[in-house]
Amino acid sequence: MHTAVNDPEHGFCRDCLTPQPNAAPRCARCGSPRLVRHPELYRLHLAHIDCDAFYAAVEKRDNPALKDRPVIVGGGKRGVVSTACYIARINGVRSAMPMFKALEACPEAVVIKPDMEKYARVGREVRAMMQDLTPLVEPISIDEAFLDLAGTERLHGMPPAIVLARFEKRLEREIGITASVGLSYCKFLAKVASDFRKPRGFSVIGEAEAHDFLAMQPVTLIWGVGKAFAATLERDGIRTIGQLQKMEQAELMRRYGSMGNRLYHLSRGRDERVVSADRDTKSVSAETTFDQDFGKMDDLVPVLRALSEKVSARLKKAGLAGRTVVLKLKSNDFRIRTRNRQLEDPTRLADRIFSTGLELLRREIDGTKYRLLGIGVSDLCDAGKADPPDLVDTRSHKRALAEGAIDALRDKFGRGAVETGYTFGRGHRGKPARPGEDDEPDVRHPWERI
Ligand code: TTP
Ligand code: MG
Ligand code: MG
Repeated sequence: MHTAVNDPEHGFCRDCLTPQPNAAPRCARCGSPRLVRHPELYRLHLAHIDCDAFYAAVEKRDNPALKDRPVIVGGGKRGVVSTACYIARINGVRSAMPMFKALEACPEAVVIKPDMEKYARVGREVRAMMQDLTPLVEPISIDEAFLDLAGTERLHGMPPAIVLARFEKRLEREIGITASVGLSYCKFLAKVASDFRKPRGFSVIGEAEAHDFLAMQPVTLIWGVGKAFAATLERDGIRTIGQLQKMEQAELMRRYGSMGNRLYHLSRGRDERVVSADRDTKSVSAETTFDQDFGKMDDLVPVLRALSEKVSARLKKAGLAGRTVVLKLKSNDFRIRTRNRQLEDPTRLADRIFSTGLELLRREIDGTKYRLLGIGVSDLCDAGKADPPDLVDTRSHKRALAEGAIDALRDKFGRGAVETGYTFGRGHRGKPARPGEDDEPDVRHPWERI
């Protein structure tokens, strides 16, 4: 079947997977126009796959009446769009947009509340399907992963490019959603490629074209260049990656530190990061974005407490504990601060997570106003090793026992049944939103995995 392998001009049909020995615009076998051709097509093996309009696609799958309608998934306390299907996007609806704006842009949209459990389940199915292609799958979020298919050609009897196209077909047939594939020689460009022609895209960026392709792109294409950093670069007169390509490494590093080093390499299409299959959860965390910005302990502490309890509940559910407590803050200018503290023993207790988080938080009260607060634990281990009875501080053991009792009550009567002094009543005063069930985790961040 694969006579075309190694012939640089050849491609294949994404619908029937047949090699295309000539340059015709349609498949010689099935007539489909969905052909992929690229001189490096059969040499490249690093892929990034990202599902299209993931939450919305799952909802459409489960309710065929929505198929041709604009669908927005979102809502909850913060009232923002989680995602919108591509029909709604034509009307300008975007992720993270306030719901009222989205409905102004697309009044006929059907709005659906997120069902995180369902999306997590589908996400796991997608991941399992990816793992059929190669053991080297590195999940990035609920709907995307990097895959390295090097050395899998013998196993599959076809080159990675065709394996990936077959995967897309299988995803559509068996799970009922679509994805876009980016194929390249490095992670950076594989991710760029998967984003290139969504939905149902299949884009290839080869080594030979990387430099010229990147030259025309805006700096924001580079990983880690967010709005704030792009503004810094803009102030320095740098807008395109092409401009970075002309700058010396030392100069970039002098100006922007370690980020300068990254800019230097990525602008030239150099990215040595390998795909690392890590199926284990790296951290368990919870975070919330406020309706307004807060800078005082009084406002932040109850939120920290509620989030610590959420993290603790998740750890307990998963039978995990963590040794490092991580505090995350996002200031009102969108800068992210993370602070860590390693504990002597791993914990899964809300109380310990909270008190450690509190110490970290105190140091960040410097007049900065925050729009987001998160707390989590990393360095995970089995819960069996957690919170040994403390010979010196018997109180902590008592606390552990008390927490066990509170958990049991909550299991029985629901989360609202027991409130601690820190969180009690805050939700009703319209102060910081108490992270409740509708506080959707930022699933795009590897921080949040459970
Ligand atoms: P994305 O992959 O970024 O977006 P998407 O799959 O909806 O759309 P596409 O990839 O085709 O551009 O995110 C995956 C899911 O994560 C998304 O379906 C909903 C959720 N999400 C949020 O909850 N908030 C956000 O701001 C974003 C971007 C995504
Ligand atoms: Mg997606
Ligand atoms: Mg994604």
